[in-house]
Amino acid sequence: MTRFSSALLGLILFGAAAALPRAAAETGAEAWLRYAALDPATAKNYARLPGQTVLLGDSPVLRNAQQELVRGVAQMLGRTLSSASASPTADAIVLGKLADVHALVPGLNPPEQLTADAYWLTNSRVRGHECMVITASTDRGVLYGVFALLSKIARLESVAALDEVRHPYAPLRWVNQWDNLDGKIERGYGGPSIFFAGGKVREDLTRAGQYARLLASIGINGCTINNVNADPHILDDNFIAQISRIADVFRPWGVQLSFSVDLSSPRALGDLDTFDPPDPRVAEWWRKKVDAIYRQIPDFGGFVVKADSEGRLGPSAYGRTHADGANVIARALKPHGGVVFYRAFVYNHHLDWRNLKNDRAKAAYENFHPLDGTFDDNAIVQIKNGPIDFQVREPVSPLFAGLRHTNEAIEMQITQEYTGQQRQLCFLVPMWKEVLDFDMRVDNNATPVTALVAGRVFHRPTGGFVGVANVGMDANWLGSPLAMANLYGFGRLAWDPNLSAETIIEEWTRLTFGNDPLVVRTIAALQLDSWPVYESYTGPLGAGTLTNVLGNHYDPGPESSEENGWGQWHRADHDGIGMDRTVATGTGFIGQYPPEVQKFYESLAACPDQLLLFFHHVPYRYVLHSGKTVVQHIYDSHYEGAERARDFVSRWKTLAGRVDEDRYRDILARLEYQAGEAVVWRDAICNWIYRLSGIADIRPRTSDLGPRTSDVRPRTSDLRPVDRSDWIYRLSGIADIRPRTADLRLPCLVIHRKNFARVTTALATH
Ligand code: GCW
Repeated sequence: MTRFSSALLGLILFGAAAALPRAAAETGAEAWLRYAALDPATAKNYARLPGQTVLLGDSPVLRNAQQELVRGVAQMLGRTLSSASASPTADAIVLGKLADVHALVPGLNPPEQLTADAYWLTNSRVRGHECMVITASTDRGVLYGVFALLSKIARLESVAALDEVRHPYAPLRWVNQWDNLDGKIERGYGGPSIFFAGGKVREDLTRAGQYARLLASIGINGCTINNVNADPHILDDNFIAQISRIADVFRPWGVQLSFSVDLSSPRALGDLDTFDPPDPRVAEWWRKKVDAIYRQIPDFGGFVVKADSEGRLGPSAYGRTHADGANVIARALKPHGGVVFYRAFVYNHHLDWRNLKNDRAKAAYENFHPLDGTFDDNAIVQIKNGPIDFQVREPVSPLFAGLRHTNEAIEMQITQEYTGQQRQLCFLVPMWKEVLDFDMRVDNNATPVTALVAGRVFHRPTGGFVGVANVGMDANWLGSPLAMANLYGFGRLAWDPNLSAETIIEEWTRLTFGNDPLVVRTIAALQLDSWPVYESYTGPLGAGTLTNVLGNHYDPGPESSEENGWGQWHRADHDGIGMDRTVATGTGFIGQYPPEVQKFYESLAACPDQLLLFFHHVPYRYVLHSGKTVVQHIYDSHYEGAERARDFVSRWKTLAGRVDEDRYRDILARLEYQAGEAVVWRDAICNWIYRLSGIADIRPRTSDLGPRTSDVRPRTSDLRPVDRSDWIYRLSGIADIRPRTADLRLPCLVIHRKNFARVTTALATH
């Protein structure tokens, strides 16, 4: 940079800084609980907030609720709340369970009954003082009420005449962590485990306590701390003692601890020569184990079980059912009030791919539907949102409608295993909304998935929502500041699935980045656009994510889906693409849905474009509802997606100086990187589809994002000198040249073999 240009840049930066208040650097560790100071004029709107707190009752959760209130008000409004015991001596914020509030104000009754965890925010005269009352039927509900009040202040909502009852939609709102005892996290992208290191529970559990606070603030009431691919040694006596320390830091936040167990533990730990569920010795083994756990962790939540799945042992080893497996554990937990989540992610990963009737999507329903009604009441079947595995788009799992006499929970993936691994922006709430709102038409009635999983349709005793979170030791928890919207959004939807994606993202953005309207508008819009954009440059029309399913689940790798037993097939060949899952001619998967939904998907004419290739095999020139052919849609959506990803960068840049420097730069670098990755995806998929179909793109592509497919005519003017060691060459019918470094703004070329020599020569001549 010349002296002149750097001076000019300095002036520009100085100008920007002078015009806007300089935001302090932030690590993201506080997530949405920043409690940033309001400017004095805005803080005046809260001048009438009482200056005293009165805590009725005493417990770690209640004390935490009061401390949180004091902390939030101090940070946001610069006021120190005093505290009085038993009864207000001035205008006060009264906190306590309804029974205790009644002792002070006998006639104060909520407009509706407060079910477990629900809270009521209201105003009342108490012993002659104007008071705000935060009450609930449980301590945890009071804590949730405090977080709700503080969130309103942080988002500049009025709290003057509050009178609101808020109920959680379902009783179980849990996160799963896939942490291994050695500290690594399966599908974790935010650093190592906050719970374990080197085969032990960490000495310092500060982060675990902070995590529980974050979870509580969005109404999550349970956390499973270890990988569903569970190490049996988690049940060693000395390990349970260590885990009880994690429960100690969760408890004040009302978060119940649970862990995943291996069903073969009685044998794997060397205590018995069997783990056959109905064997009385096995039942006794689980009973003793569970009793020992509750002696050390009296509020233990229960277990999660992954069995007969991806190589893990399960009841099939003895010819038993999944209900046998779940119930032997459920019965041990029952006297203590614990539950077992038994995962429906059971499938054969050695399917014969040559057999066109085979279909992994059918597995969960085939395994669990026949067992409906045989699971105990404290067992819950935990079902992934789609029938395959957290792809960028899937239909909902038909099993949600297939269990009438069994508790169920929906499992959604917050960690972005197949959706960009937190290196790319992909806000998943709009996708989850589509799943939760989907009407299953059970018995020809309106039956949204959300009502099924909450147990409302078939009057089940329990049910709910599970999110695979996988936060780690990175300061900002998930490794990427914008990805935290997915954790926040999961919690908010588990509490109230009727919230819109727009409401959720506006809340999150205000809490995470402040209330500057441009910042809120820009970030919310970027987040809302991100899933459709990611989908458009990766997996088209429901064909799956088209990633490398045998490897990292991140790079493009459409060929890896085929010719193996994993069953993530798209059946693309020279004539067409898509899985025929119809009842008439295909695998019959569609037959697992209730009749009205079957009709909709079975008919090629009715099936929505976005899921076409999930349900049907069609020729490349098949015309979509949009009027485009399948193949042209694939070209267009990949180009448009890559362009929109590039636009994310310029949209973000409008926030320079309005977001603290550290997060601004971090996010900018990520979006620039993503723009490059989108080009890599675009070119890989467009080449693949051209090679298979032989049908060329009808549009001339003049975009400066780089040349494309068959008509590449490398012009030396397109090429810049590069250090060749920084490029990856792949030769498999095509040459795919891509930069390995994060600086992906260089042109990326994907070139047919016949042009390859010319390009390498061109590169070499620079
Ligand atoms: O999709 C697969 C993931 C595995 C995971 C498994 C599961 C924990 O690639 O990493 O294992 O799903 O959900 O059990």
